[in-house]
Amino acid sequence: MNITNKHLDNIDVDHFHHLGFSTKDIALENFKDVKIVCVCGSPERVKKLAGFLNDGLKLVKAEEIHNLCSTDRYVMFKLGPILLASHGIGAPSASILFHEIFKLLHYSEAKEFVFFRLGTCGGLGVKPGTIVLTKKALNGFLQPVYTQTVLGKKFDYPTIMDNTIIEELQHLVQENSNFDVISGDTFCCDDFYEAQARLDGAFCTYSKQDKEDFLTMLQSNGVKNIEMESSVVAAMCNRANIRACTMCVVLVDRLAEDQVILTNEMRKEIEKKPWYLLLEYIKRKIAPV
Ligand code: R2B
Ligand code: URA
Repeated sequence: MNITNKHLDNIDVDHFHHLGFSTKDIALENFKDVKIVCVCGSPERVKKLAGFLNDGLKLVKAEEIHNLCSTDRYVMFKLGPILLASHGIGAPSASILFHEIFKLLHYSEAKEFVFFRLGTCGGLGVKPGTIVLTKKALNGFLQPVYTQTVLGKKFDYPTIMDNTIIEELQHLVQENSNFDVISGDTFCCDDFYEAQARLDGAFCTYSKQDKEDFLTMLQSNGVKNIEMESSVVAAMCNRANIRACTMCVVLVDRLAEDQVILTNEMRKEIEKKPWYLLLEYIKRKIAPV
């Protein structure tokens, strides 16, 4: 990891406002062993994922799994070398979490960790339940950049994701036919409704035909899925020199539907699919079980 902000050297105690603790409140050395960081949108899903990974890897006693955050903005759990956290919905929320996690791991001198976002998405001609690994995250103009406005200037950061993790995961998939996994480009939006070409938001400025033409154009440009955080994951991890992977499970094929129509049971089942793939990856990478 390469955190380059020199101003950090002048801060005695860094207060992680959204995590709800400071560098004085926690033992930084406890984070030095982190090898996998895994983030998901929903706090409840992160908590369940922590329990699921611990059941599979037997890293800590169940009663030792507790939320390290003292605000209700995010949750964070640590299971041996695995750090899990929730990032909320969209790039602004995710980017705040990533700043604070990167600083935490920088101060802790954690090295060589891999970063995963496990999430949900809409598919383009891809059936629900399929996991999509993002090769490039594309913005609303189909460019592989994440744009930030800083001090009145526009900065574009590249959003091409690390290919080595995709290859490692695809290798795993070849060994295990239970996984339904593809890779491709991801259309990353700042909105769930109009920006994702849905007709069912409170507002809509285009026709059904416009929507269909746009989604078909995305598909013919190699876009496999649509979600809301892959670009900031890719951009910030590239800047920090962290290997990262976004794996999102398809909830709805957007060429067929706008609405996500799943029973609670079906949604929970589908949302768990990337968990099994991550567990297999971790088993091979870090846990000699
Ligand atoms: C997928 O699902 C969320 C929106 O419902 C958003 O966080 C995303 O990327
Ligand atoms: N998340 C999104 O951002 N879009 C979808 O269609 C489904 C989940």
